[in-house]
Parts: sequence; structure tokens; C-alpha cells
Amino acid sequence: MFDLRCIKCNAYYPPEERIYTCPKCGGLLEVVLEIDKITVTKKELDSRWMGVWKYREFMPVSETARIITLTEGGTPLHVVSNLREDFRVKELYVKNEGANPTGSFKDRGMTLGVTKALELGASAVACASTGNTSASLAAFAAVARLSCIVLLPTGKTAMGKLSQAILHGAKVIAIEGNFDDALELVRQACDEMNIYLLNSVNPWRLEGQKSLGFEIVDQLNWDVPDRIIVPVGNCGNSSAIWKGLKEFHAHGFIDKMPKITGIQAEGAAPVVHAYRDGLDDVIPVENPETIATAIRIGAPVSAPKTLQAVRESGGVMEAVSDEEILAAQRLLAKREGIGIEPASASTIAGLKKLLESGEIDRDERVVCVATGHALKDPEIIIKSSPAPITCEADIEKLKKVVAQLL
Ligand code: AN7
Repeated sequence: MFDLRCIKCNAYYPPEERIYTCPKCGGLLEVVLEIDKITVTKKELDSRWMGVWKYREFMPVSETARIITLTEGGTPLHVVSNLREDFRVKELYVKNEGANPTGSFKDRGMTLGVTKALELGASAVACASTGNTSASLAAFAAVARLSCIVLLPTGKTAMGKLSQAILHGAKVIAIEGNFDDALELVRQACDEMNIYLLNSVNPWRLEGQKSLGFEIVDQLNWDVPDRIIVPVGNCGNSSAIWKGLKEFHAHGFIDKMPKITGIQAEGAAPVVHAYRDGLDDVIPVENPETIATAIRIGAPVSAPKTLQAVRESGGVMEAVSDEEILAAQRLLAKREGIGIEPASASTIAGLKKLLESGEIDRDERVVCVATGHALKDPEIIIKSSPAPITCEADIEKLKKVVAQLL
């Protein structure tokens, strides 16, 4: 029903093989589904609950798999009219992935990834993470009763994410280095210690993340938006959305494709550079730096997939500054009541920048993917905002203070 294929040398491998990259050439793997064998109809889908497993036929696990789920997916697609007016764009939506069980889009991949870990007989799972991946893996591994090891860059993981990993019982190891160092280490440790790796280089995880693209077009009544804007870190999400929509297209569910548009933070923008220089892969950025710690990544593993998706779809890559990110985070929060973390706000900042430069047409229908919840990183909000006004516990003094604020 499905196989693994190397996107570089086109070698095929059976799904039982516990590999993450091509044993022959080291290329990235992707799962190949037999789309022509899928018979599910839109009408049939309409009768099902929202969520990742609504699209069961596109999720490559065996019929008898024990599915580990926290009821992920089915997140709101907000019509953001205030922001649409501010930006003077025809249609604007925010896909709020902060509404997932652990507060980020990673849950979509982990339901598939941890289900696959059990199928393959793993007893321990691991990942390196800027934070959200570890929070999500910790929760799903807990349900599956798997040992869970997570490697985090010391001092650079947002408090909300770190506390979730601890809460759900992961064994947390703070690596004295950045995310790229941690990923290199965990890949080697997994290979040598028979632990199942659940970073997004794992092709099965991306199969769950495809559902983000599925849901966007489903929620728009199968009317494909002109553009989907995604924050880009390790390049898993952007490439998964593209893969999913290509499958929907091949199956006949949609008849056109959106432009995939990827946004990075200026201090961690290797994919933007590769895009501009016409390269097929990135030249790693040595010391990536941004307040959007989720995407503080210098050597993204799946970059070739994202570069291909952006180019094939006629999209674009853009970088935004930390100031622009924080301003966009505040704008969405204040105009629409939606709190998202800085990495997610990069999409709003990117949209603004690309509208101003004329790269995005004001006549477009645009979806920004807000990948994680604001409470993932409360510290950055406090740090970048004025301190609360203090007042003695006295009604006359309070009235004076309040009068000044009205
Ligand atoms: C909120 O958790 O890489 O391009 O280790 O947490 O698929 O990597 C997080 C990435 C965007 C980038 N938004 O997505 C991790 C990690 C948020 C994120 C991204 C991440 P990819």
C-alpha cells in the first residue's frame, strides 16, 4: 500500500525498514502512497469528525495499527477581518495550530510518528527540539508508554515548551549547544542505541503533518487559497503541507494548488538564502539567532523538500526581523484576539512585508499558518512589553490610576 522512496536517487524501500535517510546515497526519504487505490469521497469525509484521522486513507499505517491519538487537528481557521482591512488584502485567514492538544502543529505529526514507532516495535523514542517537538513527543510517548528522551538547547527553549516536556514525563537533556548540535547528536545516539528517532527527518511524521494542508482546503469548502504562508525552521511543515495537497490534487479533491510561501527570521534564514541563490540545499548558518526560538535553526534537514515545494508552487521565501515578528504578534493579538508564539507571527510579518513589496497581490486569498500558542513563550511577551502599572491597595489611589488609563 505504501513504500519509502529516496527523493535524491529514487531508490525504494519497504515500510518495515527502520531508516530515516537513504542507506545508499543519504538522501531524504518520503512515503509514497498508491493514490489511485484510495477511493474515499468528499461526501464520505463530510460525515466524519475533524482531525488528522478524518483523512485516514491518506495516513500510511496498517489497518490493524494501534493508533495513538490525543484528538489532534481540527483547529480553527479564523476569518481575520480586522487584519484583512489593515493589510488591504482580499481574503485573509489564520489557521490556529495553537489549538492542538499540546499547543502546536507538531501533534499532527506525532500521532502518526508514535503510532508508527509502536508498529515498528520500538520501546524508546527520542528527538532534538527547539521546544514544541519535545512537548508533543513527550505527550504522545506517555500515552503509548514509550520511554522518551528529548535533547534541548540549553537556555534557548521557551518556558512553556520545556515545562510540557517535563510534565509529560520525558527525560530532558539540556545540550550545551544549539538545536543543530542537538539534532546531530540525537541522530547518532538513535542509530547506535536502537532508539526510534522522531524528528521531522522521519518521513512518517510528515505524513501526519500533511493533514494541515488537507484541513485548510476542507475548511474552505474545497476552494483552494491562492497562498499558504508558513514559518520555516527545519522545513518539515512546509514540505508536508505541499505533499498532502499534491496527493489531494492527484486524487481529484482539488483542481489547483496554492503558492507555498516560507518565512524565516533574519538571523536564522539559510533557506531564504538558498532560495535567492538558486540552490537546491542550504549552506548552514553557523550561529543562528532570533527571539523566535522555535525557528532558531541553522542547518535545516528537510530544506531540499521545502525549496522544491516553494519553487514548484510559484511561492517565495522571505526573511523578517525580530522587531517585525514581535510587532506582528502584538497586532494579531490586539486586532483579532488570537495569541500566537513569535515563530508563528513571522507569517503575519512576512505577509505584511510581501504585500508592501508587491510580491503578494492584494487580490489574493491568503492563509497564514499560526503554528504555536502564545503561552508557549510567555517570557518574550513580558520582556517585549511595558511592565504593568503598580498601585497600592487603596480605592482612591486606584481610581486615580484608572482615570488616567481611560
Ligand atoms: C511554533 O520543535 O523544530 O519548518 O524542534 O515550533 O517544520 O521545523 C519547531 C519548529 C514553526 C518550524 N513554528 O517548522 C522543534 C522545531 C513553530 C515551531 C516551526 C517550529 P518546521
